[in-house]
Amino acid sequence: MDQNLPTLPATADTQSTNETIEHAPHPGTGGETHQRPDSDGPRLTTAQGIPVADNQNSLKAGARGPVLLEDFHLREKIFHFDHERIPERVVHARGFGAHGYFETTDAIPDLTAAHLFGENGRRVPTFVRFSTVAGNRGSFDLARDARGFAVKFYTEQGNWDLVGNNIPVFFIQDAIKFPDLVHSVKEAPDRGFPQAQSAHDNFWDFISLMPEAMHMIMWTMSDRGIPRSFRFMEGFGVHTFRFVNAEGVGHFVKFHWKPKGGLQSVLWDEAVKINGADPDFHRRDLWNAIQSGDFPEWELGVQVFDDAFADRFAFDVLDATKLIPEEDVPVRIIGRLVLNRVVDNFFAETEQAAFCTQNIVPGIDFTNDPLLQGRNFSYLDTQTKRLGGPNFTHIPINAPRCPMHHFQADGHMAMHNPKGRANYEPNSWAKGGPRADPAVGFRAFPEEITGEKRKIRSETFADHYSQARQFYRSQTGIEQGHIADALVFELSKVETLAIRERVVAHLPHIDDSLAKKVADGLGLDKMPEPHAAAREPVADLAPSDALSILKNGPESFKGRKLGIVVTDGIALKTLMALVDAVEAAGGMVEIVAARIGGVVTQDGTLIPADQKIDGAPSVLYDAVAILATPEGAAKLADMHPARTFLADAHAHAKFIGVSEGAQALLERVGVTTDDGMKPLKSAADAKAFINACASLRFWERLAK
Ligand code: HDE
Repeated sequence: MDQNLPTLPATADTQSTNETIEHAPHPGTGGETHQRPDSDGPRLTTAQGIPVADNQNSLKAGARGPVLLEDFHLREKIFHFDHERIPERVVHARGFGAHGYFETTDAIPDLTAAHLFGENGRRVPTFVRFSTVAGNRGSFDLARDARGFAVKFYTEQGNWDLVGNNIPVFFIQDAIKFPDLVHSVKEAPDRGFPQAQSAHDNFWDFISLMPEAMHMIMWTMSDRGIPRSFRFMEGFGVHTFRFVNAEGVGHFVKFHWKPKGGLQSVLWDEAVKINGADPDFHRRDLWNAIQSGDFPEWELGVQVFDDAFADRFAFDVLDATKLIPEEDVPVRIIGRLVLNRVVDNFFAETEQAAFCTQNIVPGIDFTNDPLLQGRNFSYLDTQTKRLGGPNFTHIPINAPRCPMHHFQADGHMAMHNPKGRANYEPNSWAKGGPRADPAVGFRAFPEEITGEKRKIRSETFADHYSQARQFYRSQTGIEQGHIADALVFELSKVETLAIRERVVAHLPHIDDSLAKKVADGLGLDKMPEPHAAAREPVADLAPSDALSILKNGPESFKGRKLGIVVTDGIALKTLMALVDAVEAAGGMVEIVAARIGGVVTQDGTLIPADQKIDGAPSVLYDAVAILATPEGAAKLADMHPARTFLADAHAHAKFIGVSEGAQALLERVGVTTDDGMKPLKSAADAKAFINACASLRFWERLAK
């Protein structure tokens, strides 16, 4: 179908090159710059293809006279500019996408007729968009929030969109509450702030009145809410879906994405500082990884179970506020997702990507999860609004890559040019196809349904706390501390005491010590009476290691970044050994110096800097090293950004490599040596330091 799309004229703007070319300027009568094309270079035209003679001046009646309405070039240019924006997504407005492929590694034709899972080695192109939920399109990346993890598979049987999150459960059980949830977390309607954060009265007011949200709250208040990178987070389909095989036999399925690089998050203090230092931290990280050939990869896992399991499981598998622990139903890895290409154009691809939960292929089906059913309406509706009409499937990023034939026609921006007379069916024209084919077409799983037509919630959804408790108890002590700190932080931003108390009143059902810590942290004079639970929580669900980030960290420094502060006069050999050790581990390095021009090493080699120190605080790195001569360290010690670089790295429990000469800076900052601070006396020490960095943080420092 792409061949029907008009090809863009090759204007200078559409040349994708980073080369800079000198075009001798031709000054105009007012001294303005006119650039002329090369003899064989492209000529600037209007959108109608009319060659342009002057792109600097509008048509005037006299050099100092009024501008004429007749100037169609001026009018077209400004008219188009005025229409450059489309409505941002009502949620998940801030996002970043990349192309890649999905490959089946363990085919499951016995479970599903879905073509993409039919054979080992089968590959389909994919487009993935990661996002935050609450913030606007221009908000910062490190908001405390769930992250969207939306995958579009361009399969031979049409597009399948698995529109998931990095958290396996959701705030609410019924789609009818979604507008309320989103209104509560977004900026308040009267004042238009705060945006991209949940630390405010409206959000916690709503949550305090919605006990079903407590499980999700444990996840968003945990470090899952502030991932280090899109590359180091899991993804989940959240809802229970259905696999249907060629014989029509169905199984329930939950989808999981497991990052090959292990799980990793930042600390809250880092998140706050990263938002200032680099609001695009996550998008830059993904862009850099792909551009450097370090392609992010995830495994796709499935939890497959039958009705018998669903019946005996303690919770309703149709309730999106519950998960199924991996210990109960193991995750079977069936494929891998590799992101290996950045977009050519952010707007055309990432912004116009229209994920739709109702895009499903034969072999996969929905269940009666009321949240999923509501989403199936919402996504199609929202794309129509956002992209201006029903033909958004014609936009290349949304168009299927398999043949498609239907009688839907016309409408705004129709890009296809259907031929022939038949635009209805049945018809009696000889070549009047396409026709529906029961042998290969999508068929809904023939589930028997009976029930009264009522606005009602199932009693099987009434347990609100047991899995929240299980999640909390599955965390390491450090992670539990972060959940308590996050709750204290968020509720300290809530102005209304009654709302703070109402939230705390949920916590004893999750964990008494958590409730106490939060109450103490808020300075409540007494513990509020716990809420009456709709269903008595199950106290002894077995903890699950899969729920902790720290128990699922990386095994090496691969994909991580070391920031090396350097000064004049350092030994080139030590620096190079460090760079080599990081590269051997698959990591990245940035050289940080007092001036962007760089430093000159002991042997006279000029080392240009990647960053000037006040533009690159240590929160941007996974580990840091200070390579300084005594004179260099003394100069750094006089620089506030250098001192906070080290102080923050230390406070954030990072591994720190230190050359002998760096002592003056250490002393001035007041950090004492511990096992997380590794000597870099010579080149020989580099490898041991980078090996230590694989653990990412020296948590013992914080325990003290
Ligand atoms: Fe969404 N959600 N959602 N959501 N959602 C949208 O669709 C909606 C829910 C998710 O990168 C919207 O294209 C309703 C759960 C992602 O473009 C909208 C309900 C999960 C993305 C919408 C939910 C998600 C969206 C806004 C409750 C995790 C971004 C713009 C029933 C499984 C996709 C758009 C992208 C986007 C509606 C709940 C994930 C309005 C009604 C649960 C990753 O249609």
